[in-house]
Amino acid sequence: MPRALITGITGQDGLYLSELLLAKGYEVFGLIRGQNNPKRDLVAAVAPEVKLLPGDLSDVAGLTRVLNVAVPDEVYNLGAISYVAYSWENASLTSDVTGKGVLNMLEATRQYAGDDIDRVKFYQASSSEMFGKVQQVPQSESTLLWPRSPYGVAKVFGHYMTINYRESYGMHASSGILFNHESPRRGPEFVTRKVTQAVARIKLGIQKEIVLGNLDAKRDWGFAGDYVEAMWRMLQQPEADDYVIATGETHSIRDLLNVAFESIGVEDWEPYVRQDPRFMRPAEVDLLIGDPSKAKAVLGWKPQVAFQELIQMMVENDLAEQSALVR
Ligand code: NDP
Ligand code: GDR
Repeated sequence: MPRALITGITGQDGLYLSELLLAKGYEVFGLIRGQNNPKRDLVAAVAPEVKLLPGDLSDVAGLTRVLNVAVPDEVYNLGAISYVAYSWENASLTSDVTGKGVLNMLEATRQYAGDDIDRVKFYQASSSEMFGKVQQVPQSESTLLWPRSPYGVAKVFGHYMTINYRESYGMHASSGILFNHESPRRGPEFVTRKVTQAVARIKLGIQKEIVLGNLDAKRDWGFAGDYVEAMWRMLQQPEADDYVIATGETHSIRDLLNVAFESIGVEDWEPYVRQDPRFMRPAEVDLLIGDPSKAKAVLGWKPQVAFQELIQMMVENDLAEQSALVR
């Protein structure tokens, strides 16, 4: 039975990846932080077989202990402070967790592997946010990185550290440059879920408007369930490498509003949407669109869920969730 350790187990991707690996027959361990993490019950509900081990990405000694208990063949480093807007106000903390946390995990993994570096494979959750002020359209593995937020800068550090461990120590360490991926499990602070939750509440008559920031930014949005499959495929390759995972399509926040409101039968969403500078960022990433051709050629991976279907799925889920809350 192969064994995997996932950091960020309580997050959107951690939950989908747990389900995928359990279905493939893995024994799955998850790093969980805090003495009474409120999301412990969520993991237990979604994937009860996962064994949770306490630890924090900022504590190397704790990570070493967790690795020695889990004895993993594969390590998926998904843990991070992942909300870009939050990273400006918490730049130092974001650097410690999202940046230095990667080094901590790589180093703990190297020490756990000891003389046999081949005994473990490592996945790092890199991000399209590293492209920032994009230098090429679409963005591929060779596009110059130009991060635009403390989060993006921290991810660039983690990305290059992962490459450095691969090149310095021969570690099977791969980096997935994942573009935005969403689902009914997406945190409500991110724009897709914020919109689908609000649209459901408007339909039910319990909310009047949505307050948003920049409506013109464009993102390449895919389905999280598809993207965790790509993570697993990367670690099954004979050689470690870096891969862009994306749909190759881009949509604006306005497109998102069109699809979400159409799914509750509203053609004109303008009366329901208000813009507020509070949700504008000090520096914006205007356009992201990925070129996933390497992932397609080498991993045989392609996205299964299209943008429209994804947003409709999220609205339907939120309608069910919100109706249950008001009942
Ligand atoms: P989430 O925000 O849903 O989950 C983040 C996870 O990180 C949570 O489990 C959180 O735990 C954990 N975490 C936060 N701080 C620490 C810490 N100090 N020590 C250990 N764990 C910590 O993110 P996603 O699931 O959406 O994303 C997974 C990874 O992929 C992240 O690294 C993200 O930056 C990256 N990524 C995500 C993309 C996306 O579109 N979703 C795209 C590209 C990259 P807790 O519940 O305790 O807070
Ligand atoms: P992003 O996702 O920053 O791309 O990072 P988010 O959904 O937060 O923002 C996407 C775009 O929407 C614009 N926007 C708003 N965003 C939020 N959250 N709230 C609003 O009210 C709002 N109004 C407009 C933003 O300005 C932005 O342009 C996500 C995270 O999952 C990262 O961890 C990951 O690395 C990247 O995707 C790829």
